[in-house]
Amino acid sequence: MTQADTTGTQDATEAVEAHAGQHAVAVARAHGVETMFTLSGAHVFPMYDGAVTADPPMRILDVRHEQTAAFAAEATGKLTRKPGLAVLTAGPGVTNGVSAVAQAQFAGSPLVVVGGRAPANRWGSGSLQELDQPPILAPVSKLARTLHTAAEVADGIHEAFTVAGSSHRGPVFVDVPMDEFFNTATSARPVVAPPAPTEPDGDAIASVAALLGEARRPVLVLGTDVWADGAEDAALRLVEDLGIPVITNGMGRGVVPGGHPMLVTKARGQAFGTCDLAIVAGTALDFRLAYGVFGGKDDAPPARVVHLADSAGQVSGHAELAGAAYGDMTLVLDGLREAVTRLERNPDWADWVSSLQQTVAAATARDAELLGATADPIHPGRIYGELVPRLEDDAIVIGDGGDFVSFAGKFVEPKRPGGWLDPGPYGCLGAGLGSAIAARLVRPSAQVVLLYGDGAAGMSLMDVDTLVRHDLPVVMVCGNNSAWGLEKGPMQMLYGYDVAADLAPQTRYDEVVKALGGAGETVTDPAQIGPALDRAFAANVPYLVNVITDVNAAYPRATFGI
Ligand SMILES: Cc1ncc(C[n+]2csc(CCOP(=O)(O)OP(=O)(O)O)c2C)c(N)n1
Ligand SMILES: [Mg+2]
Repeated sequence: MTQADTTGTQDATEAVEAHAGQHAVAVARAHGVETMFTLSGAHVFPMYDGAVTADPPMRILDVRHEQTAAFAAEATGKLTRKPGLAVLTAGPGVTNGVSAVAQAQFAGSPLVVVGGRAPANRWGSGSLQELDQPPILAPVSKLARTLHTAAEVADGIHEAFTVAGSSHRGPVFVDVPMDEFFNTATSARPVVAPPAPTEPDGDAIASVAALLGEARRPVLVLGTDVWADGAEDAALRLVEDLGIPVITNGMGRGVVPGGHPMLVTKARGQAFGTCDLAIVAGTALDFRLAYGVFGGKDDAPPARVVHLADSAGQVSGHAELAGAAYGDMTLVLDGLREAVTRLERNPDWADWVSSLQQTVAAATARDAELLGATADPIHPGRIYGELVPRLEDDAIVIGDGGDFVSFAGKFVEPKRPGGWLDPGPYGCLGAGLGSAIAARLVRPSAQVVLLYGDGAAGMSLMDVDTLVRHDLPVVMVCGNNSAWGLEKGPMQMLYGYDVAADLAPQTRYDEVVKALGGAGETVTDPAQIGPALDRAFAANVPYLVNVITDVNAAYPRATFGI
């Protein structure tokens, strides 16, 4: 690889004299950043001045808690597939953003966090918030470092965006000492070019194709990196040309649209338990996928497992693999499709597919009962029975909660990729409001629906203030079971009692939203959910529908993720 390939830089422009914040903003913009998410602190004022003096100015979206800024930037990265930018002030501003950085690391989300830092010329004398931050961020980032002088900022920010935005994507943290941030430097602004795609190994692809040729009951899993790497079209081509059944997870949801005959998520147990070949593309073989162990159900032998990844480091080290390939996901998936067409014997999986489709149909019929439940108190399933038919194809649905969001995973099948945001394998409550801010900015005309558990709502609801100040209408639906339900149920199961799992009964989260300048209502009658949702979508302001649900309607869970 040439230097140009590794850095994404073809050329540098003529040197420009500016303060470090102006350099940072200019380079971020060159990498596609439109909005900086932040909460004020003097250590990062140069970033604000850089945004204000840019032509045109860069949007500054100021929030009420740094977690929201960092989660908004992370979600921007997930939706746009280019790094989002959070600017966090020194010390507590940075540490408040750490969970979102860790989430980005676990989910492979492109994210750049620029931190303020106590001044270098006072370092060691005890200035305000004098914390050496990169060692805290290093374990949860692809790269975490200090840009020590103003002269390093343009290149350092360019490196941050390049690293965060290339496979396997993830977060990068940089901080700049305050005295240097205000300093002027004459720096060339690097020119940004997309990173060169990594070609997969043709032999590796051919062996995976051969495994497909032998398979009688294959299943394909499509995960977040299929979307992140821009391979959603190649993935759908592969599925439709091969006629291979698919299960999606993370941001792979929607790549094969909800209702597609090859999408067999509702037959997951049968598909994973009785397949003879599992091809997992663009997601880790972690707890969500039984750590990469498939087959073995109903006397079925263990299945062969293939892992397709966006980069070498993502190929599973713990699972027993019959095959693997990595590289640009479009090249991997298109390469596999072409290699299968060259096989002598075209595999015929019609019986397998139709058996899975029958299971899907039976599960869909069973789901109808919960979706239409008339129980009092309300069963959470009924909320989805009302919500799903009201979702447009380009809606963005965000989950932040426990059981309530698990039900969403079961009932909401996105029609398009990039329409579903969940915390991913880090499982962090509190990401929802930041994600909703990002979704509203990235897709101004789409429905944005934030599904809140009542516990999760308490972690970020104050940032409704941000939605109101910045005129960002979002529909929030709170499944209010007055409990940390996903912990209450398991604790009851393990101990026969629970502690620290109850919340105040029937809290009026809608009134919280109203107090902050939004609107909302509480619903206790299942028949009123639909009309309330209609009012929420029509309101064009931040609107929270607070649905009082049955705490005993727990999500039927087979695993605790451990
Ligand atoms: C930051 C964080 N703290 C704690 C947890 C553990 N946890 C997972 S689910 C859950 C309960 C969520 O309750 P709620 O949002 O009300 O949803 P419910 O399960 O009641 O539907 C908790 C506390 C977590 N995942 N993340
Ligand atoms: Mg709850």
